[in-house]
Amino acid sequence: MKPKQTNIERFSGHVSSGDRAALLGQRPLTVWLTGLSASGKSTIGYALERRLLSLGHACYVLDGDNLRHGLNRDLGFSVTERRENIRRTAEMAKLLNDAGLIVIAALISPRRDDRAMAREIIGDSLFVEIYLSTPLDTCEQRDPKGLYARARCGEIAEFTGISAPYETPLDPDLTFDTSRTEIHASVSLIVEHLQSR
Ligand code: ADX
Repeated sequence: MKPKQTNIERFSGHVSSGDRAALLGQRPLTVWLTGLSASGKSTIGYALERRLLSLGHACYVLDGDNLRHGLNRDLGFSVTERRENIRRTAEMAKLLNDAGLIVIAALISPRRDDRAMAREIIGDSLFVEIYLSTPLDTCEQRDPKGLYARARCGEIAEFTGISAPYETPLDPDLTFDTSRTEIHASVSLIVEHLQSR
């Protein structure tokens, strides 16, 4: 989408994104974790950050719940607001990648076209899509915040998996069901995948 303002120009600095990445000795990427609420996105995301840090990489986690306390605090869960949530997060990921960081984004991001938008903003070559395929009944049994129970009684509208859709990725780079694969094993497979790219 074009900027609303027309009287604005880009200004180029004297340091490139390649310079910044070289300083950090890494290739920036965005690992985009998608899946239902309680599918394990934040748990895997933060465990991945810890592992990458121990391997000498500078990372940053953009977690949907956390961003909704700040940058995205004005957004709800309608289709339009979720799209804006994902757009802002992808733009943030793009900036952090430009700064040289490896970004781990953990958002439900339930719609395929919104994830395609995130891929487009961040850039296809930097975007790694990981699908947490943990089944709804497992997520609902976990229900760490009691939100599924409230959604089932109709207290929360448009709840993903209950009263709002989740569109499964068609061609993710990796898929994990956290009810079957242990967290550390999933993290190891993600790291191997990143190293192979
Ligand atoms: S997204 O759909 O816009 O990508 P996001 O990942 O930012 O969602 O936020 C999801 C979190 O918000 C869930 O983990 C849950 O804790 C909370 N939440 C509150 N209301 C809803 C809802 N209606 N649907 C899904 N998650 C909700």
